[in-house]
Amino acid sequence: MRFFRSRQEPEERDEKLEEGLSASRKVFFGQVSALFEREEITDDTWEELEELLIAADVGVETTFTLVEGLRDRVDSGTLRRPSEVREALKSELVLMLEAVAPRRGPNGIDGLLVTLVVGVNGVGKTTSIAKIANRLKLNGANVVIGAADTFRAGATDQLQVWGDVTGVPVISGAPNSDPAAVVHDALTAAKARGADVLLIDTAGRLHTKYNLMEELRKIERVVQRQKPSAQEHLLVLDATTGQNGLTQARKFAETVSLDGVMITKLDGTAKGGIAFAVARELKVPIRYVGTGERVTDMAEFEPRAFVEALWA
Ligand SMILES: Nc1nc2c(ncn2[C@@H]2O[C@H](COP(=O)(O)OP(=O)(O)OP(=O)(O)O)[C@@H](O)[C@H]2O)c(=O)[nH]1
Ligand SMILES: [Mg+2]
Repeated sequence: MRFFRSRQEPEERDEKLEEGLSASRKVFFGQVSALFEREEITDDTWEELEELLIAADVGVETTFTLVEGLRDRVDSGTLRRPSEVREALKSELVLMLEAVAPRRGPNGIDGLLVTLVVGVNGVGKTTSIAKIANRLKLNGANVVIGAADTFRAGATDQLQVWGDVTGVPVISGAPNSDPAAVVHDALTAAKARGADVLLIDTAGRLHTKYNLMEELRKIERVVQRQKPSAQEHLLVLDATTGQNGLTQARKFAETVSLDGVMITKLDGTAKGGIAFAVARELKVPIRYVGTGERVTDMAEFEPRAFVEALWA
């Protein structure tokens, strides 16, 4: 069985996370931290904490659960000093992210893993595929990309450019050809090359468009027919779309089972709290985060590092 050693050094990962989460830290979590620098905890503290967490996109339900839990512990005297409460909050946040166990991924598989990347228009699927391909390649994997977005003019060229940058082969079809046919060709090519991972880019689709969701099902059947060793679905979510992203995710989950999420554009928002809502409400593990437009602007997700970066 094959295992890839992660080559994203913890220092590099933490640096990416700190960069990507700098707005979230400045605008919200720094203020959360400041709440616990006061001498005592009052009703106002809890109210302000709730407001900050909700504003950071942690989600109303998740925020209430977190704050109630902490409040109970303070009321019963198990937590006393403000600094203890802050540390308890951080631990709760880490636990929330850890509670969703990672699924699949390229490790522990013999043969080919097919990762189908899905999401609504413009969330960053194509860019994320380039980032993941680059990362996996550095980690020692033999990677192939399938350009199954035949709908948008230029999508294939965009991937080809990334393919050239990263040195990862891109299998594509003619413009407007059947995406399922491209997927078929990409699988054949990936097998012929003895690839470990095939990443498939798909056209952005609104989760409300029935035909496009049917097209995903068709792609799915084509993959299954070729019997790769393993198959997974990665949803790309744009952090700047906030709670709306959760609605999209739920809809996608009705069509394909979701094995992981990549949260993109964390660098463009202060609402990094969305990660907690994703973990707790979708129960799908976060795999990667996107922290910029360059191919190296990403981090392999790690719960504690993520929470620390919000406070760093
Ligand atoms: N700042 C920032 N920009 C990003 C990130 N990820 C993607 N982008 C940008 O978002 C825009 C859309 O990215 P694409 O990768 O083309 O998105 P897509 O989901 O493939 O789009 P469609 O195929 O049209 O649905 C591009 O300008 C990317 O550079 C990120 O993590 N941070
Ligand atoms: Mg795209």
